Amino acid sequence: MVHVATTDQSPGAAPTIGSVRARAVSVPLRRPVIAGIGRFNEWPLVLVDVCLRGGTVGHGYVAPYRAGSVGAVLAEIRDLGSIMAGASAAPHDRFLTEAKALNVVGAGGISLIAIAALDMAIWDALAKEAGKPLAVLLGGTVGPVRAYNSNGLWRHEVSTLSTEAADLAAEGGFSAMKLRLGSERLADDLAAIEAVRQGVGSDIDLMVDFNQTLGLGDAIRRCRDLDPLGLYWLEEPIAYDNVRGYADLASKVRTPLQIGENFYGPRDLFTFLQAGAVHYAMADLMRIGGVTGWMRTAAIADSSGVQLSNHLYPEISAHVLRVTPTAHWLEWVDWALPILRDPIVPGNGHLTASGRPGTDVNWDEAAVAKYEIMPTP
Ligand code: SMN
Ligand code: MG
Repeated sequence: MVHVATTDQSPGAAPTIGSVRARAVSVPLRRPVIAGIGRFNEWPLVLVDVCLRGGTVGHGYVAPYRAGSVGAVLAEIRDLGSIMAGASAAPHDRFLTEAKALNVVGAGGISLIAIAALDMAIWDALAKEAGKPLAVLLGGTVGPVRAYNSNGLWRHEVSTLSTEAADLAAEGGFSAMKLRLGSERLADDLAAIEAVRQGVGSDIDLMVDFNQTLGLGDAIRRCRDLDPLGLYWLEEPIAYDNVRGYADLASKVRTPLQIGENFYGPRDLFTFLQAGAVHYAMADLMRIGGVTGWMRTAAIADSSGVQLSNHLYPEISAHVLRVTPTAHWLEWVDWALPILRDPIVPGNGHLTASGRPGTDVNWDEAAVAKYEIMPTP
Protein backbone atom coordinates (compact mmCIF):
# COMPACT_ATOMS: atom_id res chain seq x y z
CA MET A 1 0.00 0.00 0.00
CA VAL A 2 1.25 3.42 -0.91
CA HIS A 3 1.03 6.19 1.65
CA VAL A 4 0.00 9.46 0.10
CA ALA A 5 1.03 12.64 1.86
CA THR A 6 -2.01 14.61 2.85
CA THR A 7 -2.42 18.23 3.83
CA ASP A 8 -4.72 17.21 6.68
CA GLN A 9 -2.37 17.42 9.65
CA SER A 10 -4.96 17.04 12.38
CA PRO A 11 -3.85 13.67 13.84
CA GLY A 12 -0.34 14.98 14.40
CA ALA A 13 -1.11 18.60 15.04
CA ALA A 14 -0.30 20.33 18.32
CA PRO A 15 -2.98 22.42 20.05
CA THR A 16 -3.19 26.05 19.01
CA ILE A 17 -2.13 28.98 21.18
CA GLY A 18 -5.02 31.38 21.73
CA SER A 19 -3.55 34.19 23.80
CA VAL A 20 -0.70 35.07 26.12
CA ARG A 21 -0.85 37.09 29.35
CA ALA A 22 2.11 38.45 31.33
CA ARG A 23 2.00 40.13 34.75
CA ALA A 24 4.62 41.13 37.31
CA VAL A 25 4.73 40.76 41.07
CA SER A 26 7.37 41.59 43.65
CA VAL A 27 7.35 39.20 46.59
CA PRO A 28 9.05 39.57 49.98
CA LEU A 29 12.06 37.35 50.69
CA ARG A 30 12.17 35.64 54.11
CA ARG A 31 15.92 36.24 54.18
CA PRO A 32 17.29 39.11 52.05
CA VAL A 33 19.60 37.94 49.26
CA ILE A 34 23.09 39.42 49.78
CA ALA A 35 25.66 38.19 47.29
CA GLY A 36 28.52 39.37 45.11
CA ILE A 37 25.94 40.36 42.49
CA GLY A 38 23.90 42.62 44.78
CA ARG A 39 21.44 42.89 47.64
CA PHE A 40 17.74 42.13 47.18
CA ASN A 41 14.99 42.51 49.83
CA GLU A 42 12.23 41.61 47.41
CA TRP A 43 12.16 39.30 44.44
CA PRO A 44 10.38 40.43 41.24
CA LEU A 45 8.70 37.68 39.25
CA VAL A 46 7.15 37.86 35.79
CA LEU A 47 4.20 35.48 35.52
CA VAL A 48 3.15 34.12 32.14
CA ASP A 49 -0.06 32.39 31.13
CA VAL A 50 -0.39 30.71 27.74
CA CYS A 51 -4.05 29.99 26.95
CA LEU A 52 -4.69 27.28 24.39
CA ARG A 53 -7.69 27.59 22.06
CA GLY A 54 -9.38 24.66 23.83
CA GLY A 55 -9.25 26.52 27.17
CA THR A 56 -6.26 24.88 28.88
CA VAL A 57 -3.96 27.44 30.51
CA GLY A 58 -0.24 26.83 31.10
CA HIS A 59 1.83 28.84 33.58
CA GLY A 60 5.48 29.80 33.75
CA TYR A 61 7.52 32.42 35.57
CA VAL A 62 10.89 34.09 35.33
CA ALA A 63 12.77 36.12 37.95
CA PRO A 64 14.86 38.88 36.34
CA TYR A 65 16.44 39.89 39.72
CA ARG A 66 16.18 43.66 39.23
CA ALA A 67 12.85 45.46 39.58
CA GLY A 68 14.12 47.86 36.91
CA SER A 69 14.36 45.05 34.34
CA VAL A 70 10.78 43.88 34.76
CA GLY A 71 9.29 46.36 32.26
CA ALA A 72 11.64 45.25 29.47
CA VAL A 73 11.01 41.54 30.15
CA LEU A 74 7.23 42.08 30.19
CA ALA A 75 7.43 44.01 26.91
CA GLU A 76 9.42 41.27 25.19
CA ILE A 77 7.10 38.51 26.42
CA ARG A 78 4.04 40.47 25.26
CA ASP A 79 5.60 41.14 21.86
CA LEU A 80 6.49 37.48 21.40
CA GLY A 81 3.07 36.47 22.75
CA SER A 82 1.35 38.48 20.04
CA ILE A 83 3.41 36.66 17.38
CA MET A 84 2.50 33.32 18.96
CA ALA A 85 -1.27 33.77 18.96
CA GLY A 86 -2.66 31.29 16.43
CA ALA A 87 0.58 29.29 16.26
CA SER A 88 0.89 25.66 17.34
CA ALA A 89 1.74 24.98 20.98
CA ALA A 90 4.75 22.96 19.86
CA PRO A 91 7.74 24.00 22.02
CA HIS A 92 10.33 22.76 19.52
CA ASP A 93 8.77 24.73 16.65
CA ARG A 94 8.18 27.81 18.79
CA PHE A 95 11.76 27.78 20.10
CA LEU A 96 13.19 27.71 16.56
CA THR A 97 10.82 30.30 15.12
CA GLU A 98 10.94 32.76 17.99
CA ALA A 99 14.70 32.49 18.42
CA LYS A 100 15.05 33.40 14.74
CA ALA A 101 12.62 36.29 15.15
CA LEU A 102 14.62 37.73 18.05
CA ASN A 103 18.12 37.14 16.65
CA VAL A 104 18.01 40.65 15.30
CA VAL A 105 17.83 42.16 18.80
CA GLY A 106 20.26 39.66 20.39
CA ALA A 107 20.07 35.90 20.82
CA GLY A 108 20.68 35.84 24.58
CA GLY A 109 19.59 38.18 27.35
CA ILE A 110 15.99 39.37 27.41
CA SER A 111 15.17 37.64 24.10
CA LEU A 112 15.98 34.23 25.51
CA ILE A 113 14.35 35.06 28.87
CA ALA A 114 11.08 35.81 27.04
CA ILE A 115 11.33 32.62 24.96
CA ALA A 116 12.06 30.63 28.14
CA ALA A 117 9.08 32.03 30.04
CA LEU A 118 6.70 31.18 27.20
CA ASP A 119 8.31 27.77 26.67
CA MET A 120 7.75 26.79 30.31
CA ALA A 121 4.10 27.87 30.11
CA ILE A 122 3.57 25.95 26.84
CA TRP A 123 5.03 22.77 28.34
CA ASP A 124 2.79 23.20 31.39
CA ALA A 125 -0.24 23.52 29.10
CA LEU A 126 0.77 20.46 27.08
CA ALA A 127 1.27 18.38 30.23
CA LYS A 128 -2.15 19.48 31.50
CA GLU A 129 -3.72 18.57 28.13
CA ALA A 130 -2.08 15.15 28.37
CA GLY A 131 -3.25 14.77 31.99
CA LYS A 132 0.34 14.03 33.07
CA PRO A 133 3.03 15.60 35.24
CA LEU A 134 5.73 17.17 33.04
CA ALA A 135 8.31 14.55 34.09
CA VAL A 136 6.00 11.79 32.79
CA LEU A 137 5.19 13.65 29.55
CA LEU A 138 8.96 13.90 28.96
CA GLY A 139 9.35 10.13 29.31
CA GLY A 140 10.29 9.82 32.96
CA THR A 141 8.59 9.35 36.29
CA VAL A 142 7.79 11.53 39.27
CA GLY A 143 10.05 10.88 42.23
CA PRO A 144 12.42 12.41 44.77
CA VAL A 145 15.28 14.61 43.62
CA ARG A 146 18.19 15.19 46.01
CA ALA A 147 18.21 18.82 47.09
CA TYR A 148 20.37 21.36 48.90
CA ASN A 149 19.01 24.34 50.76
CA SER A 150 19.98 27.62 49.11
CA ASN A 151 17.64 29.88 51.10
CA GLY A 152 20.26 31.59 53.23
CA LEU A 153 23.93 31.83 54.25
CA TRP A 154 24.28 35.08 52.37
CA ARG A 155 27.17 37.47 52.86
CA HIS A 156 26.08 39.02 56.12
CA GLU A 157 27.31 39.07 59.70
CA VAL A 158 29.37 35.89 60.29
CA SER A 159 28.06 35.59 63.86
CA THR A 160 24.58 34.75 62.51
CA LEU A 161 25.71 31.95 60.17
CA SER A 162 25.81 29.09 62.74
CA THR A 163 22.18 29.49 63.78
CA GLU A 164 21.05 30.10 60.23
CA ALA A 165 22.81 26.94 59.01
CA ALA A 166 21.06 24.91 61.72
CA ASP A 167 17.71 26.47 60.70
CA LEU A 168 18.35 25.66 57.03
CA ALA A 169 19.12 22.03 57.85
CA ALA A 170 15.94 21.69 59.91
CA GLU A 171 13.65 23.43 57.39
CA GLY A 172 13.36 20.46 55.03
CA GLY A 173 15.58 17.75 56.51
CA PHE A 174 18.56 18.98 54.50
CA SER A 175 22.09 17.63 54.79
CA ALA A 176 23.41 19.95 52.07
CA MET A 177 23.42 23.75 51.77
CA LYS A 178 25.15 26.61 49.96
CA LEU A 179 27.23 29.36 51.52
CA ARG A 180 28.10 32.59 49.71
CA LEU A 181 31.75 33.60 49.82
CA GLY A 182 34.04 36.06 48.02
CA SER A 183 35.43 38.29 50.78
CA GLU A 184 38.53 40.29 50.06
CA ARG A 185 40.44 38.44 52.78
CA LEU A 186 40.79 34.65 52.89
CA ALA A 187 40.39 34.81 56.69
CA ASP A 188 36.81 36.10 56.32
CA ASP A 189 35.81 33.28 53.95
CA LEU A 190 37.41 30.76 56.35
CA ALA A 191 35.49 32.27 59.29
CA ALA A 192 32.20 31.92 57.40
CA ILE A 193 32.89 28.25 56.59
CA GLU A 194 33.87 27.61 60.20
CA ALA A 195 30.68 29.26 61.48
CA VAL A 196 28.48 27.09 59.25
CA ARG A 197 30.26 23.94 60.38
CA GLN A 198 29.84 24.95 64.01
CA GLY A 199 26.11 25.15 63.36
CA VAL A 200 25.60 21.88 61.46
CA GLY A 201 28.79 19.84 61.87
CA SER A 202 31.14 18.76 59.14
CA ASP A 203 29.08 15.84 57.80
CA ILE A 204 26.90 18.06 55.61
CA ASP A 205 27.69 18.69 51.96
CA LEU A 206 28.69 22.34 51.83
CA MET A 207 28.65 24.09 48.45
CA VAL A 208 30.20 27.57 48.25
CA ASP A 209 29.39 30.31 45.74
CA PHE A 210 31.66 33.27 44.93
CA ASN A 211 29.22 34.92 42.51
CA GLN A 212 32.08 35.98 40.22
CA THR A 213 33.78 38.18 42.81
CA LEU A 214 37.42 37.19 42.21
CA GLY A 215 40.02 37.96 39.56
CA LEU A 216 41.76 34.95 38.02
CA GLY A 217 44.98 35.13 40.04
CA ASP A 218 43.15 35.64 43.33
CA ALA A 219 40.75 32.84 42.42
CA ILE A 220 43.64 30.39 41.87
CA ARG A 221 45.08 31.38 45.23
CA ARG A 222 41.71 31.29 47.07
CA CYS A 223 40.53 27.98 45.60
CA ARG A 224 43.86 26.33 46.41
CA ASP A 225 43.65 27.65 49.97
CA LEU A 226 40.15 26.17 50.31
CA ASP A 227 41.05 22.83 48.66
CA PRO A 228 41.88 21.00 51.93
CA LEU A 229 38.50 21.87 53.50
CA GLY A 230 36.41 19.21 51.73
CA LEU A 231 33.90 21.66 50.23
CA TYR A 232 31.47 20.07 47.77
CA TRP A 233 31.94 22.57 44.97
CA LEU A 234 33.40 26.04 44.28
CA GLU A 235 30.82 28.00 42.31
CA GLU A 236 31.61 30.85 39.89
CA PRO A 237 34.85 32.16 41.42
CA ILE A 238 35.49 34.42 38.39
CA ALA A 239 33.44 36.25 35.72
CA TYR A 240 30.92 33.76 34.31
CA ASP A 241 31.97 34.20 30.66
CA ASN A 242 35.75 33.84 31.09
CA VAL A 243 36.14 30.55 29.22
CA ARG A 244 39.93 30.52 29.21
CA GLY A 245 40.08 31.54 32.86
CA TYR A 246 37.81 28.67 33.90
CA ALA A 247 39.86 26.20 31.84
CA ASP A 248 42.96 27.42 33.66
CA LEU A 249 41.29 27.25 37.07
CA ALA A 250 39.81 23.79 36.35
CA SER A 251 43.29 22.42 35.76
CA LYS A 252 44.69 23.93 38.96
CA VAL A 253 42.17 23.17 41.72
CA ARG A 254 41.17 19.85 43.29
CA THR A 255 37.69 20.76 44.56
CA PRO A 256 35.27 20.60 41.61
CA LEU A 257 34.24 23.93 40.10
CA GLN A 258 30.55 24.63 39.48
CA ILE A 259 29.52 26.95 36.62
CA GLY A 260 26.56 27.58 34.32
CA GLU A 261 23.84 29.59 36.08
CA ASN A 262 24.62 32.41 33.64
CA PHE A 263 24.76 30.27 30.49
CA TYR A 264 22.41 31.64 27.84
CA GLY A 265 21.17 28.70 25.80
CA PRO A 266 22.59 25.17 25.46
CA ARG A 267 25.60 26.12 23.31
CA ASP A 268 27.35 27.93 26.16
CA LEU A 269 27.84 24.60 27.93
CA PHE A 270 29.27 23.14 24.71
CA THR A 271 31.72 26.06 24.43
CA PHE A 272 32.96 25.61 28.01
CA LEU A 273 33.20 21.81 27.58
CA GLN A 274 35.29 22.18 24.45
CA ALA A 275 37.68 24.37 26.43
CA GLY A 276 38.00 21.77 29.21
CA ALA A 277 36.53 24.29 31.64
CA VAL A 278 33.74 22.25 33.31
CA HIS A 279 33.71 19.98 36.36
CA TYR A 280 30.07 20.40 37.44
CA ALA A 281 27.45 22.35 35.49
CA MET A 282 24.18 24.00 36.38
CA ALA A 283 21.45 25.49 34.22
CA ASP A 284 18.89 28.18 35.00
CA LEU A 285 15.56 27.56 33.25
CA MET A 286 15.16 31.32 32.59
CA ARG A 287 18.50 31.69 30.83
CA ILE A 288 18.97 28.24 29.31
CA GLY A 289 15.72 28.53 27.30
CA GLY A 290 13.02 26.91 29.43
CA VAL A 291 12.25 23.19 29.31
CA THR A 292 13.27 22.96 25.64
CA GLY A 293 16.63 24.61 26.32
CA TRP A 294 17.13 22.42 29.39
CA MET A 295 16.57 19.17 27.45
CA ARG A 296 19.18 20.17 24.86
CA THR A 297 21.61 21.15 27.61
CA ALA A 298 21.00 17.84 29.40
CA ALA A 299 21.99 15.98 26.22
CA ILE A 300 25.21 18.01 25.95
CA ALA A 301 26.03 17.37 29.62
CA ASP A 302 25.35 13.66 29.13
CA SER A 303 27.71 13.52 26.15
CA SER A 304 30.59 14.37 28.45
CA GLY A 305 29.34 12.79 31.67
CA VAL A 306 29.16 16.20 33.34
CA GLN A 307 26.69 16.18 36.23
CA LEU A 308 23.96 18.81 35.82
CA SER A 309 22.18 20.69 38.62
CA ASN A 310 19.50 23.36 38.37
CA HIS A 311 19.75 27.01 39.35
CA LEU A 312 16.51 28.39 40.92
CA TYR A 313 13.04 27.39 39.53
CA PRO A 314 12.82 24.33 41.82
CA GLU A 315 9.20 23.52 40.90
CA ILE A 316 9.93 22.84 37.21
CA SER A 317 13.47 21.61 37.92
CA ALA A 318 11.95 18.81 40.04
CA HIS A 319 10.44 17.55 36.76
CA VAL A 320 13.29 18.08 34.28
CA LEU A 321 15.98 16.68 36.59
CA ARG A 322 14.03 13.37 36.51
CA VAL A 323 14.74 13.11 32.76
CA THR A 324 18.33 14.38 32.92
CA PRO A 325 20.79 11.48 32.42
CA THR A 326 23.48 13.14 34.57
CA ALA A 327 21.06 14.71 37.11
CA HIS A 328 22.93 16.02 40.14
CA TRP A 329 21.54 18.39 42.81
CA LEU A 330 18.34 20.38 42.99
CA GLU A 331 18.80 23.92 44.33
CA TRP A 332 15.90 24.60 46.71
CA VAL A 333 14.74 28.20 47.06
CA ASP A 334 11.30 29.11 48.39
CA TRP A 335 11.19 32.54 46.73
CA ALA A 336 8.13 31.97 44.51
CA LEU A 337 6.11 30.37 47.32
CA PRO A 338 4.19 33.57 48.26
CA ILE A 339 2.28 33.50 44.94
CA LEU A 340 2.01 29.72 44.32
CA ARG A 341 -1.11 27.68 45.06
CA ASP A 342 -0.45 24.23 46.61
CA PRO A 343 3.32 24.52 46.08
CA ILE A 344 5.61 21.53 46.39
CA VAL A 345 7.99 21.71 49.36
CA PRO A 346 11.01 19.59 50.29
CA GLY A 347 11.15 16.80 52.85
CA ASN A 348 14.05 14.57 53.91
CA GLY A 349 16.38 16.70 51.82
CA HIS A 350 14.52 15.88 48.61
CA LEU A 351 11.98 17.63 46.41
CA THR A 352 9.30 15.54 44.72
CA ALA A 353 6.85 16.79 42.09
CA SER A 354 3.21 16.45 43.14
CA GLY A 355 2.03 13.98 40.51
CA ARG A 356 -0.65 16.40 39.33
CA PRO A 357 -0.81 17.22 35.59
CA GLY A 358 1.56 20.03 34.58
CA THR A 359 4.63 21.56 36.17
CA ASP A 360 3.39 22.36 39.70
CA VAL A 361 3.29 26.08 38.93
CA ASN A 362 -0.20 27.39 39.76
CA TRP A 363 -1.11 30.89 40.91
CA ASP A 364 -2.67 31.89 44.18
CA GLU A 365 -4.65 34.70 42.54
CA ALA A 366 -5.34 36.57 45.80
CA ALA A 367 -1.60 36.67 46.49
CA VAL A 368 -0.84 37.72 42.90
CA ALA A 369 -3.27 40.64 43.30
CA LYS A 370 -1.59 41.58 46.59
CA TYR A 371 1.96 41.61 45.19
CA GLU A 372 1.28 42.79 41.64
CA ILE A 373 3.41 45.69 40.40
CA MET A 374 2.81 47.85 37.35
CA PRO A 375 6.18 48.83 35.97
CA THR A 376 6.17 51.73 33.57
CA PRO A 377 7.02 50.58 30.04
C1 SMN B 1 22.26 33.44 43.47
C2 SMN B 1 20.99 33.26 42.96
C3 SMN B 1 20.09 34.31 42.94
C4 SMN B 1 20.45 35.53 43.45
C5 SMN B 1 21.71 35.70 43.97
C6 SMN B 1 22.62 34.66 43.96
C7 SMN B 1 23.32 32.35 43.50
C8 SMN B 1 22.87 30.92 43.43
O1 SMN B 1 24.27 32.58 42.51
O2 SMN B 1 23.57 30.17 42.78
O3 SMN B 1 21.89 30.57 44.06
MG1 MG C 1 25.40 30.82 42.05
